[in-house]
Amino acid sequence: MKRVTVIGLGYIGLPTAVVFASRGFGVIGVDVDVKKVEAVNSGRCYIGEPGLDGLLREAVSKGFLRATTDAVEAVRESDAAVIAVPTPVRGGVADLSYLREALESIRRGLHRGLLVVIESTIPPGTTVGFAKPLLEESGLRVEEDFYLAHVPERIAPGKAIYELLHEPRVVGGVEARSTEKALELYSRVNSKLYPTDATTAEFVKLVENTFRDLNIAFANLLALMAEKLGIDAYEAIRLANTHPRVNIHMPGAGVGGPCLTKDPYMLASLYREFWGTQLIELARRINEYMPRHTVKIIERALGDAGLIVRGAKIAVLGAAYKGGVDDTRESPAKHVVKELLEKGARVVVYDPYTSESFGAERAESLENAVRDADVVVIVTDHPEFKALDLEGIAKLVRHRVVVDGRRVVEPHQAIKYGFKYYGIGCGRAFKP
Ligand code: SAJ
Repeated sequence: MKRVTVIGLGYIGLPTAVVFASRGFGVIGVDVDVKKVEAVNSGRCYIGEPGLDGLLREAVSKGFLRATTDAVEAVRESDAAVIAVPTPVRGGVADLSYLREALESIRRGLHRGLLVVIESTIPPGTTVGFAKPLLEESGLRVEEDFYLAHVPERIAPGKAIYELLHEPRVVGGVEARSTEKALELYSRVNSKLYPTDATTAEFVKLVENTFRDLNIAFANLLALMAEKLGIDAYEAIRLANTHPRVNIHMPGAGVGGPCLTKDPYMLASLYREFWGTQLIELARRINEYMPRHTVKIIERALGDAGLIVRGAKIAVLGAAYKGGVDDTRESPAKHVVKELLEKGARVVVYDPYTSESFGAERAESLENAVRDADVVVIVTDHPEFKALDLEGIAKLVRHRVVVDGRRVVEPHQAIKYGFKYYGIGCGRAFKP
């Protein structure tokens, strides 16, 4: 196998294409967006992923990577076609239209010996029940003429390159030969491969993210309880996690990103009987509620300072959905900002990774965001916010009030500099 086409040059597809190119494959990246294609061809990286920029430039300059909008031609020239297009969930149902488009292009370029891999997250049964018959409309037969597998992506934005090379991958072919072919391709970039069948691989991917979502929902529920009990949920979870068989995640201002917000719905749709769906959907509802809960804490904090939301200057630190990335898809910050704006606050957003501000004012610096603020709200756990200069901020704000949605500020530190500290899951009044 020498040439690989990667369809969809987003947060998953672009690092994937670059990593294959870095291992000596001739890679053709395909995207419908001409701007992305032009960027790749001029060696320019358009996503903020550590290490990607340099690898991409090198791959393009050495001739291992190029991009095009012509998927059919790219597939004709390739030994493998990897699909990394979005599969959004709308109304609880997976929208497979981008996947269909990619598969139709592949069908038109399909040739003997081609390996087709779907990396996009899909409902279990899609590879065998949807992709296989669609590709076989070409007249070629899977396992005899071409190969088909699901190798779910497992990239966490911010760690993409490392994870592609070092984190285990599940490799599920529709039959044994397809699994073998997919193992052959991925063994060139990663040594921890777990073979299975395509439907199990699809299921496993949804299980991983749903487990994480359920775990975080449990943590968030504990946070709401701790607030009522007058104790600190973070301390309680930390202590519970000292038990050798307990591993509870952390509560926070919400669960964002393109995966955890939708994958659980794909899994839930498989078993509508009785309580099957309830367990998963309730977890989603708890996590979807957290941005609103954050706003409630902000209202309480302002109320304690004799203020109301209308007219208050609120500095929101963080627009990205998680720390260390520029990705704002499904970010909890969006919901927090929108609700505060609707309630008449003057919201200023600062994020060192992205210029997104969800319709609020955007500050170019932390100083400008917090100057004259009535409350400082932390929504994203960026590393920069874990090292906030509270002493400096204390001198700039109008009221020393902090609402910590991610427990990035140490409460005692905040209090030391005269702040009143509020946070998700923080029922305890921290004293100086
Ligand atoms: N979050 C919490 N509490 C926690 C952990 C996370 O509130 O204890 C929040 C984050 O702030 C963020 C959201 O959850 O808003 C999701 O962040 P994440 O880091 O859990 O996940 P993603 O979406 O960046 O990446 C996940 C990863 N899955 C797992 O860690 C199980 C990644 O491996 C997947 O490849 C990716 O989803 C995907 O594409 O499915």
